[in-house]
Amino acid sequence: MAVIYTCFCTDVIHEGHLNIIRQAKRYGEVVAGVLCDSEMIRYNRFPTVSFEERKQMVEKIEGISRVVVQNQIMYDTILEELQPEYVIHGDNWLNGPEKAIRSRLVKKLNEYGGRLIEVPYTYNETVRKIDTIYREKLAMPEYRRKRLKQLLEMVPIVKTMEAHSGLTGLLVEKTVVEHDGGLDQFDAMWISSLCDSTAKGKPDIELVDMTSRFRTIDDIMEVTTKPIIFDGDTGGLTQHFVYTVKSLERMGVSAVIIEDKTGLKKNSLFGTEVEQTQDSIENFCEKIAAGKRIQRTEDFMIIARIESLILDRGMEDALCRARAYVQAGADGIMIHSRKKTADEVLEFCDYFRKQDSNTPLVVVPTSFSSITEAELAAHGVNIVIYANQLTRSAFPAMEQTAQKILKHHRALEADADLMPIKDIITLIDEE
Ligand code: SPV
Ligand code: MG
Repeated sequence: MAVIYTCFCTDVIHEGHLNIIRQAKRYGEVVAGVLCDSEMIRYNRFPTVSFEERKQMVEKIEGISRVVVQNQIMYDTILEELQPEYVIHGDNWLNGPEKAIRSRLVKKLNEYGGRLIEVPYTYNETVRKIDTIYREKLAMPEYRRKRLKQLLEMVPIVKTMEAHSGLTGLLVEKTVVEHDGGLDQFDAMWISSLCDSTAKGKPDIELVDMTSRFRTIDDIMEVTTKPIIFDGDTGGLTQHFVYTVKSLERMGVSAVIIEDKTGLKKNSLFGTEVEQTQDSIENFCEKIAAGKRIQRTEDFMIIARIESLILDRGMEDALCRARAYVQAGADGIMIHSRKKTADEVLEFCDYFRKQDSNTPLVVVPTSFSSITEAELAAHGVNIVIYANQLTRSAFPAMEQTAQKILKHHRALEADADLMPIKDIITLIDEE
């Protein structure tokens, strides 16, 4: 009997899936794959149930004779293993990022004479509603908050991109690329104090107050589902920080990163060019501990950011602080540097990993941007934050457009650089 293969990358079975199985049975024995979590989240939304539960859902569908695990987005390996005569899929992958999966599959099937069967994708009111409900579920605080911890278990490094508005949040939420035979998207969002302040035309000195920062979080949360890491600056006074922790946790933010500075905070990338004061280990530990005492769920993380390398205090000071902060309850350590190479950050990570194999490490490669995610992960880094690149790319583009219009006394010369309004509209959801 011929084998017909289909792959499930969903956490909810609806009539569209059942229709595919019904059609598939006409061709032979139906083998269903379940795409593993780490690959599913490279282009799809985050699953709301565990992989085991997703697999059990598929096993319960009538008409499927065998369920296997598909470990890669691309079908190459599974095709080699199963050599199915047919692969069946909905025709919804003719457009969008999944197109790349389809093209590669067709090529592979052609190599051995397999056939792709495509059935019209069921996208009626019910299916649309299910889709919306699941997306909305992911945005709820109890689902979003825990997702950073889930990601830390799931991926080699959590790729985090800066967002400072609903629109930049949407970009981080929706951008999917095809590269090197795979698909990829960002895992999480960073609400940078620098970019949040810059968007408001203000300096990054804790001038934008928490109410306003929370407003930014809210704008982003309203239109996205990905987990949020909040740049909490110094955390302010301990008596204030505990309120911040409570609010962030209630909103569904996954983590706050606070830096061990005190007094008038300036952006770290100024380094020692400006006066900046590092907090004492004792004070900062007390702040971390107070935050940990106040939080109510297991999901929320307080990450301690060490400024010793920024302030030229040396490796030993950074490592000593890391030990103390973890001892005080920090759920992660962020090590920052403004050097042009990643050497000192990697040195820190290597030393830190010798003394602590578990506590998540966070790195922000702004000045040492040539380092790759794989290199960081190889040195034990768990979260990489691209802290300001969206802001820095948007500003010169907007400035150039403003200059062109001023010079030419009309907008025509700028048109070629502009995104069609239609494309902006498709980025924004109607409901
Ligand atoms: C931010 O993005 O606001 C940060 C990272 O704190 S840095 O600007 O590098 O200090
Ligand atoms: Mg900051």
